[in-house]
Amino acid sequence: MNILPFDLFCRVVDNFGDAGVCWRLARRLAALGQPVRLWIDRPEVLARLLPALDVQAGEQVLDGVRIAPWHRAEQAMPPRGGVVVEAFACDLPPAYEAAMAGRDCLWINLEYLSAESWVEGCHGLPSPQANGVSKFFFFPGFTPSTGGLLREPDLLARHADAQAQDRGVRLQALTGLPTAPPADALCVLLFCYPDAPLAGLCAALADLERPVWMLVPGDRPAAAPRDRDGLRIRSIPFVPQSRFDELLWCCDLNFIRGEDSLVRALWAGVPLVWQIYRQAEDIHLDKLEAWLGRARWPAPAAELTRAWNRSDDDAVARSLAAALREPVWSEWRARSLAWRDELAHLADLGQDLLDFCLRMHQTR
Ligand code: TRH
Repeated sequence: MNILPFDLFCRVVDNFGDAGVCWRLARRLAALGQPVRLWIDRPEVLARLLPALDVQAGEQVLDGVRIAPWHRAEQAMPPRGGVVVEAFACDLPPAYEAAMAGRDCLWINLEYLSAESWVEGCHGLPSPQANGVSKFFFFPGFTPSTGGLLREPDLLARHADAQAQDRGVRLQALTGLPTAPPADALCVLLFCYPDAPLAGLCAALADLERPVWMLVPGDRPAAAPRDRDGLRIRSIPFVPQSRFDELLWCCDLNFIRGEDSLVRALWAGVPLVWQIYRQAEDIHLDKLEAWLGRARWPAPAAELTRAWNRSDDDAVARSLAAALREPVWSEWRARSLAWRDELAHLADLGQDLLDFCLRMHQTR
């Protein structure tokens, strides 16, 4: 087996996505048999996703990954003949970076996920460095010309096994909810940013003829909605990342955000509404359109996604009602499953990154 030691660098900008993506990638590389160190500047954020992490303990090994606080990398040496992954263009500690040249390292700039087509032209391109270290751009993505999406090899089989068991039982075991939703309830997961248009969401859900359970993990949004008509809103604990998929699998419709929860909701194969991370000059809106182009949702579901992202309560209420009505709802469900299966034919990002680094090392 080919072994490449990996050093992964993660700076937390905000929220959970930076830590979430890096931790998932680190675990994946370790599961592929590679020695992995994860250097992170805010271990306390990772600890929300990984409760076994002791933030006072300094270095520790969990799931085969050595996790260490960022400041220790300032005195560390890069792995000889290994790979240094700089996640989302976080700058490396200067002394560490200077040491890379003499140690035959590959340097990977892992970029944010985007469905835009220009990504295909930039994925894998070299980025010449003054110190002579070979640096490459690595883009996750939705097509075979990108690095793909993170997916563990047993994920879809675990999903199928879970679906064969009673949903209420699974949900109660996972969340500690004292009662289970009725079997015919529409279960909705709400994981969103504070500006999400919750009034429009609740108006549409309360109007449905079937019961609706909306599950809200972690801290409740400031403008927390209340139960009304057939809509029940339940606060649930923020689950460890290793069990987040199980939560998505219990739901019929997942409102998710950012990057990592989007990918996991795609693998769940049921309708999802993505709240994209806002960027300066609204460039996230181009990314959202590119993603909708690939999603090929039925029109009301695409309109709902746009309205959700412009925080437009009225348009959310209208388009959600239309998206949940037959035959649109069945079309959306079928397309979600079909896209999941198409994406599952792409390489998994962890394996793809490893293969890319092995190739680059061999061709030098
Ligand atoms: O938290 P996010 O919004 O993260 C971000 C950041 O804003 C980041 O700066 C930006 O770069 C990125 O988005 C695009 O959303 P994300 O990416 O989905 O990360 C959330 C993580 O939290 C993900 O790993 C899933 C995890 N999670 C749990 O483990 N348990 C839970 O109960 C929930 C709700 C989430």
